[in-house]
Amino acid sequence: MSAFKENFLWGGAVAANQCEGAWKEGGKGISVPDVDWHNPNLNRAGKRDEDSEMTSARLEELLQIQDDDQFPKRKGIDFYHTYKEDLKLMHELGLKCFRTSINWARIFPNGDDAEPNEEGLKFYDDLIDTIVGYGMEPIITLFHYELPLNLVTKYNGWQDRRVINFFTRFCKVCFERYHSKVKYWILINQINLIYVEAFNSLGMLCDKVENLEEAKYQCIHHQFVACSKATAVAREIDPNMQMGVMISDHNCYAETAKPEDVFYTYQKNQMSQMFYTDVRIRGEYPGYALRFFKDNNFNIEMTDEDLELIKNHTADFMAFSYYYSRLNSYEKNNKGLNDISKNPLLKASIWGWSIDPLGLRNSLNLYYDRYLIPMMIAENGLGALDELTENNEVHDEYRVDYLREHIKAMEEAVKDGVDLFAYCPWGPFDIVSCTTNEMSKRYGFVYVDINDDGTGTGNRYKKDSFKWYQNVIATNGDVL
Ligand code: BGP
Repeated sequence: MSAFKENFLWGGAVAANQCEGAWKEGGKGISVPDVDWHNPNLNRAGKRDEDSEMTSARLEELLQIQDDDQFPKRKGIDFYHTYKEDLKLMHELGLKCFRTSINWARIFPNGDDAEPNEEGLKFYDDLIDTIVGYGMEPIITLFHYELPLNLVTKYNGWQDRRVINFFTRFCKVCFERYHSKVKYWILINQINLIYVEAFNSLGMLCDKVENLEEAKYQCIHHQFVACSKATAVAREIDPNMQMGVMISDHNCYAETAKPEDVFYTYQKNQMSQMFYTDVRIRGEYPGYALRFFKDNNFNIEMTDEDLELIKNHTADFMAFSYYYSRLNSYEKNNKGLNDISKNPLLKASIWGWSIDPLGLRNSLNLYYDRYLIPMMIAENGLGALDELTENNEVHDEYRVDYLREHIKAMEEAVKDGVDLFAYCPWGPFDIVSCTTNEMSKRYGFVYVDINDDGTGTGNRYKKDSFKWYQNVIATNGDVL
């Protein structure tokens, strides 16, 4: 007998900017991922640790490049035109839910427009109807790094308070239009990734601020207020809608059993992960965060009204992505907040992401014990260099191995008492990588024949893992 609930949502997750393409169609404005450049000489292992900050000069330079092939997210996998066939395949796979985002720049091309773009809404009307038509529960992310670029150049992204109301307006339009079809909403993708996804998630140009670290937390405060305002609006429109807070979980273990290593690792996990969920779920700034601001002389501007909003409009469920775990120590922690390392006891993917299924059980227990609200795994999976054979097959047993062990760990967590209601492996069909902009970092059950330079037939082929996941879903979690 499976430990998973009878109506467990087995799914798959993508983001509009990594699959839709059509970057200038349907009245869409330019958004942050459209200037995400592909480095053909990229250093795969360790890419995630590189700085991801953007300067005005670099942005200017990128905007001068005319060649779309250097910006793979502009074309994605052409999902904007192929979604009907792609979703048909997802239906064949048996998905019970499908997570995607609504690209803000399709609805408000400049972010600060007075009226939404009806053509953009029409696209999502049909996309959501197709998902629902195939009997899949849509899970919609409202901000998956898709900030309209105008909000960067005119307001310096989330640093400006006015962006709170632009985001709330965008959310309101989506809630009003889709509340009867969409129950689960993730307001901000991986809200905690301000070190590794700084430009993507905050839209801030670092040369325009005096103290970069402080400015990041000011942006985050604005995101907290925006999430609370959006939640308030959602409750008025339709209280059945469920609002999720999402983080990227890369929980750190202490390098040694030295009490200093254990404590400072805990502190690291507090500020890089739990801070975000504590604010959104408990409804207030935790003491350790206020102390962190004080110790660093950060002056984060927040009004009484902001704090009231944060307190009264908290999240209904917690979602997190899980790819790997990390290590930390007293020494590393004191060198810098992002100085964490890989675990020599674990194998890692080509991109250096450690493979740690037990870490998933650990995190599920950790967060559920802390918040006691329903949990969703919003992303999980193995990026790999798949090979398409002459017969158009992909023998991806490494992917099956990875997913099998993570699903088993998840099932153990459910037996531990965790209220888990959904699991969405990342990229059920291959899409452009978020961090490296490659096509070759593939996660899918379906191979999409597009290369890093944009060449390829665009054909879709089922990988061996397709059949395997199909059976997992059909049996409610039998991983074989
Ligand atoms: C998360 C993002 C996704 C996604 C995933 C895998 O951080 O929410 O958008 O792509 O990571 O990352 P990558 O595509 O770089 O392998």
